[in-house]
Amino acid sequence: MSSNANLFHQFFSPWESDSSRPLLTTLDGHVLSYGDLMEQSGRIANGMRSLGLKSGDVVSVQVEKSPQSLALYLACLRGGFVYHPLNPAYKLKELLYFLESAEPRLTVCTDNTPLAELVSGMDVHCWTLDGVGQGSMIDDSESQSEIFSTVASDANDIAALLYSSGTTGRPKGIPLTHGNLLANAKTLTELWGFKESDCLLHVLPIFHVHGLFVALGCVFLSGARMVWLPRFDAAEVSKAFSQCNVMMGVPTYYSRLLAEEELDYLQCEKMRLFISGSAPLSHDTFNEFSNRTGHRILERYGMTETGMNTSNPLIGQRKPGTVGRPLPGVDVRVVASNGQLASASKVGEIQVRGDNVFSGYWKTEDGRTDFTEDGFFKTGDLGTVDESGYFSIVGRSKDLIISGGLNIYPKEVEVVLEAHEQVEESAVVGVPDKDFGERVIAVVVPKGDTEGLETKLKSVCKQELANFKVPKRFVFVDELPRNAMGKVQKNILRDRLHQAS
Ligand code: MCA
Ligand code: AMP
Repeated sequence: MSSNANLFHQFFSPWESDSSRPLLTTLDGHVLSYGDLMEQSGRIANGMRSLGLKSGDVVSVQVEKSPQSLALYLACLRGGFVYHPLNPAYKLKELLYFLESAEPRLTVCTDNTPLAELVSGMDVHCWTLDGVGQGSMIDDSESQSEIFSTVASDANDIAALLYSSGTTGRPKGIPLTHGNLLANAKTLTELWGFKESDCLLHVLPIFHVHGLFVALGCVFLSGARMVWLPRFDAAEVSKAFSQCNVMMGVPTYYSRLLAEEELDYLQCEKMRLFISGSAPLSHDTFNEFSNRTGHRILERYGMTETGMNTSNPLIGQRKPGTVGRPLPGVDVRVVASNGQLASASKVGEIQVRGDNVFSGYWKTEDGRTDFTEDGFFKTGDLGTVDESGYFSIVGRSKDLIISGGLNIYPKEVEVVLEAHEQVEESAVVGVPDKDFGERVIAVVVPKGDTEGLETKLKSVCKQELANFKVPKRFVFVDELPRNAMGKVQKNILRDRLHQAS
């Protein structure tokens, strides 16, 4: 491959002379080739240039998953524009924060949504794109040439900006470079044995690392194909097993698939690999899936800041409850609270170093507290490593709930609750949930009467927060348990709620 580190160039240049190679099949059987995506992304990139966008400009995108939204991501890569994806579930206040932080030159969103409304009063270009691939993005780029010379990028140029890790109530921007993304994609493609003959069942959203970089990176680098489903639906997914041989998903996908009566060996006979990540996969789900289908799900571990760090092997022992060994080229260690390497099976913080790891949060000048002196990123995940080098994630030092593979930072919900005149204080915690892994519960100390308060609080949360962050239950208490330092003891609340459920 040539020296241009641009991710689009690295993905597509090997297939330029074979552009009719199929890339994706949609639910209605429509097939798009590698060449089709080269053309579509070329037109969109030219359309962006005609708006005056320059390399390094941010493009904020809040759209439904469609082949056209994939072309938009690719157009950003090839133009050197910074791709900033947003979950379509985000509400007005959340979006305002992202826009103020990311400062996009262009937004792409569905017509008549809060984002469209927001940018109408701002000096930002706005394109629309709906779930069936129609909108001004397509209208404006249709007349553009499909020929676009992919910009020459340096490995350190920013390819994408994602937000996560909102421990203070606001998510932080995580710039990922072409070099970060390519390093991880190359490693995973090789490690998981991706080949031209593979067909990935692509059912994850493309606004997070898992569906956007892990899944797509392996497909493009190996020249494989995808069956492209807009969202997870267990019945549709299991039907698609007959056309595919690899699937990536969050644990909820696997527990929902197990609820399908038809799931068995025969249905999965064409599949070669099921991969799980983004949240812990339970032993029960692993074992039941193995009994029903004969497949031992391969679990791996990663983060937005780092991409993937560890994986169970393609060939060799996949140990349930572990996330496998460090990926080639990635240093992973467990550090005890005294700053020394933790001995085997002792809990400590997981720290990571490698070309896959970002170099600091967006617009923060002093990232020293996020990294160690020898360049390891402090993940905030607590883990152990066993004698054979397999890592397990046993908890988190960061206050984070992962529900159905989506992150909820309790502080963000608490801020909304505590702004309500009838709330004295609150603590938002995650308790075990069969479907989502963890379920969000709000423990609230009310000011006075609780009559009708749950409905009011739910409605405020629904107005201000994406639905997946809205507590599934509200519990009213007289006071919150605190330690000697006055810190709320969320572990006690979690235990109480778990026992009571
Ligand atoms: C939807 N709801 C949720 C969630 N999703 N509530 C909690 N947790 C969720 N994840 C809300 C809906 O808004 C709805 O609320 C109600 O719950 C029921 O929705 P349901 O129809 O069951 O949800 P769904 O549409 O089927 O979605 C569930 C899902 C989806 C399929 C599990 O959330 C999903 O695709 N998750 C994957 C996310 C992902 O890609 N994660 C990777 C992050 P209401 O009734 O009030 O409207 S990348 C990452 O973590 C790192 C880097 C890594 O390692 O990969
Ligand atoms: P995100 O903020 O979306 O990047 O989420 C990253 C977090 O997801 C990590 O820091 C872990 O806490 C969690 N995570 C990802 N994969 C796994 C896994 N296989 N097991 C347990 N936790 C995981």
